[in-house]
Amino acid sequence: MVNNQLRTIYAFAREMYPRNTKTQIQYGTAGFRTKATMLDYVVYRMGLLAVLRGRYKKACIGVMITASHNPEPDNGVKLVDPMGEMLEQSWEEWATKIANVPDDQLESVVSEIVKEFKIDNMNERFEVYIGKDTRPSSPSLAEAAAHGVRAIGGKPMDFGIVTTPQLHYFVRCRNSRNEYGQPNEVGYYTKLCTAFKKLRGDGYSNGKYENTIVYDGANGVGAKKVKFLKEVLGDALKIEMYNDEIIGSGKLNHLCGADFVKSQQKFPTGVPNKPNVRCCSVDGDADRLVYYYKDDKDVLHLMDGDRLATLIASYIKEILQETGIDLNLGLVQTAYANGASTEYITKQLKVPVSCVPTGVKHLHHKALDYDIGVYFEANGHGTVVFSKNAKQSLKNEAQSNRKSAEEKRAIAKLLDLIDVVNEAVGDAISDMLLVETILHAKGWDIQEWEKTYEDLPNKLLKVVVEDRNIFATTDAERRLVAPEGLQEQIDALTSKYPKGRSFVRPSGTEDVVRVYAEAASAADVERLGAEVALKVFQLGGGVGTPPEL
Ligand code: G16
Repeated sequence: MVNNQLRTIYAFAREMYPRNTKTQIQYGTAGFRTKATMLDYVVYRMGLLAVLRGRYKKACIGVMITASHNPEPDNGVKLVDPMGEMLEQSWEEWATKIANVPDDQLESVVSEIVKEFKIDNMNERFEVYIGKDTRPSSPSLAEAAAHGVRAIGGKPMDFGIVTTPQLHYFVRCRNSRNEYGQPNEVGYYTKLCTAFKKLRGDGYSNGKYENTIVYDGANGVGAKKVKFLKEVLGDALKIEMYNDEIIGSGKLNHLCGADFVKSQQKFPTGVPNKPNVRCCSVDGDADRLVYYYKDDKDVLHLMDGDRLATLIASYIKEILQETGIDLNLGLVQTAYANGASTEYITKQLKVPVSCVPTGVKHLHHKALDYDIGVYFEANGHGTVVFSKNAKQSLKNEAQSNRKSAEEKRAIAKLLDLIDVVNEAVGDAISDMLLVETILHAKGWDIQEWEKTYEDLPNKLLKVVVEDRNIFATTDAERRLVAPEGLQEQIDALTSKYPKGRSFVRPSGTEDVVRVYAEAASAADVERLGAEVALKVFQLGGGVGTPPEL
């Protein structure tokens, strides 16, 4: 390790990004997330870590500045691994460690990492791709990341305001030596939209499907980026965009966006409330997507991540059968998945389902076990991953004489579908194009889509507690092991209600504990949710006013 380099790291830290707090911060579900004003030094240090990770993996690494669904004063940072996935879990501990040491110990932690991972060449200058969302705090944080990268001799490349999934995509493209696509926005839109238009053909409408979608941009980067998308798509898909307020308006995710619609189960503000119209919302950094409509009686009908997953998995299964190629297809969900969706997938679609803890990193990882893995969190975060084997078999069979013309048409369709998907991570824009492709192919309107199964009424609540770290879970977060006795109380409450199910887990992105409840009737779910929230408040150190029954 070159001494000069260590000195630069420390000097920059001390002069520009001192850690003048004693608060400990943890790399959680989606990196570090807290008030933007607390993040300067953390982001600087993530710049350092990104270069070390790049030297270890001999690849380009990404740094994304975003707090996604959180309110505008928050911000966050997460690292993107070489294939565009979330940072490998074992490095999360290093991220937490380097973020929390005093300034004068930075050098020694860097040396520790260098030693642990046998990073022999500290002069290698791998690129670090940096992206940011539209928060007013993002530009200076992106600058802090770039300073961290430079301080340790890396090469920062700032992509400006991009969606989180775009940055993941660019990193993957770069490390695949452009085999996956071009690492820039033009390349991204071109790849997705070319495949989308090819699948759509000349008939933009089909059966009950009409090619107009009402789009809620959550006053974030998802709104900014859809302007370009609209240009590339032309008439193939007409996107009516709403909630595109200027940066710093304070309206990011406020009463709109995918997180609001899903967790509040309410129609977003700023979107015209016309009955029976197909609408969708993305979240603050456009990695989540939900669909919905309001009926004639003003009732909201929500197609969340579970619906996206079932629609996509059922369609891929159909095409796979038409190709006559034997590839295994699986679906990954979390505890938040509606019980009715899991039953529909296993019993009707006959597709195997796995349940993993919250956080796309867990879902993504599990989905890689299948030739074709579909994964979605109920909040609308997900994508499809296709194994090398799956892609190769499809390409080989497309050329072979063994296949009939009909089978070859199905293979071509599936290959185009792969190009609509951003396999690196859940991507609201790519997911929307995928859903629109499927609805178009099936000739369905949103009501037809909804008919596939009936959701169980469900409810999401938040409880503020003194210390959320006292909550520990097991069984893919479906059961609590601490605080002691709380799980037994939850079991007693759920057993009172037909089809009752509830679980509690600490959030990894907000300072709250989340409560999920599900039951056969809307009245029961209201009651069950409130009862469990109250127990959490009583036994888990609730703060403020207790939840009302
Ligand atoms: C992030 C994660 C998601 C997770 C969500 C909520 O989403 O990427 O996987 O479901 O936070 O996590 P928690 O319940 O632990 O707060 P986003 O869209 O905010 O990046």
